[in-house]
Amino acid sequence: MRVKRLLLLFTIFSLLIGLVGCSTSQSKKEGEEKSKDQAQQIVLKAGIGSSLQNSSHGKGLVKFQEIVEKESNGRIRLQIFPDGQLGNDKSMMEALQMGTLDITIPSTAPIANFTKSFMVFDLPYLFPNEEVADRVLDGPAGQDILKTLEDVGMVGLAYWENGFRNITNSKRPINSIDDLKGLKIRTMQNPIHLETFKAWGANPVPMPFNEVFTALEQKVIDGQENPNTLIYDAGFYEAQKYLTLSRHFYTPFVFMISKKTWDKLSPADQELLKKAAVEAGKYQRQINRELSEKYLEEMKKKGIAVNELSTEEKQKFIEKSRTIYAKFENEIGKDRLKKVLDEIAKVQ
Ligand code: KDG
Repeated sequence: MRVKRLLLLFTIFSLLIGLVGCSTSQSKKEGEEKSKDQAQQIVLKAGIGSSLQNSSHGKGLVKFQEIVEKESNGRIRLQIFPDGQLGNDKSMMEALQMGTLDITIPSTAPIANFTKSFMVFDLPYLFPNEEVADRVLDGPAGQDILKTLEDVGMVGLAYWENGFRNITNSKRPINSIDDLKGLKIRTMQNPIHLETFKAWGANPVPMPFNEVFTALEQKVIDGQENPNTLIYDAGFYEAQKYLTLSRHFYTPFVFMISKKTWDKLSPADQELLKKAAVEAGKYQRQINRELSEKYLEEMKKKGIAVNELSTEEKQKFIEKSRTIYAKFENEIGKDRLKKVLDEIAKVQ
């Protein structure tokens, strides 16, 4: 009887051991699986200078986030830092070079602080409209220039749209080039933008985006120039009386990722991010154009006086701009400038 009881106890005990063994190896396996997944879980930090609520910039980035998280079944996640929380275009690009930030989407103009190759897109009155801009940027000329970012520690994935820039100021409506005389106009930190406003008789003041609102409010500057979407999103219209639809520069945004981050990704993940940036870019351009009209009406209702330049007066701006093309053709590169101008002529 005692032997039987011992045998039974031994059987139960070994069964229990076996069960515990299985479940621990199962949970260990699950744990390993989980940590392998987590190990493969990729979290990308993305910083921009605009808001998520109102700017097409932010809405586009949320669209990118949705596509990436869906296409990777949640394995690749995005942490978004809007409203210049992580700095301005220039400082966020520096962070990409150091690998402390993964993604940012600056305007082309500040990129001139890292490489001259995008400066061709900062020339005044270069593109006649958005459609031509899309075709040239997404075409061979634009894509060749996008590749040059790899020389300075960043990888360009797509062009998004900031848009045609207009002038606001607190002093007087700008109906002629003479009305710009002596006005302190904030420009982006870009030599072409600076020299262009000088050529138009203004007193340009280069400044990072996240310092503009305070400078307008405190009347350190009289005005600034940006697309309608950013004039509205950043609230510049609240500190300005006049908005002139000059459309003097077309500014692309450049969706870029740190080369340090990029080189760690598998080719499949690189392809996934590239496709998502292009797809979200198409969406972003579309809503940017819709919001540009919508916000213009909003700002009119809020009291800013809007005027168009007459064709004759616009022609004077364009004529004065020609000196800028000559002044910067060597810095831009005569071949690159010719290639872009030929593309524009071809796709019109
Ligand atoms: O978020 C906006 C900034 O990225 C900046 O590029 C906007 O056009 C801009 C400017 O005037 O600085």
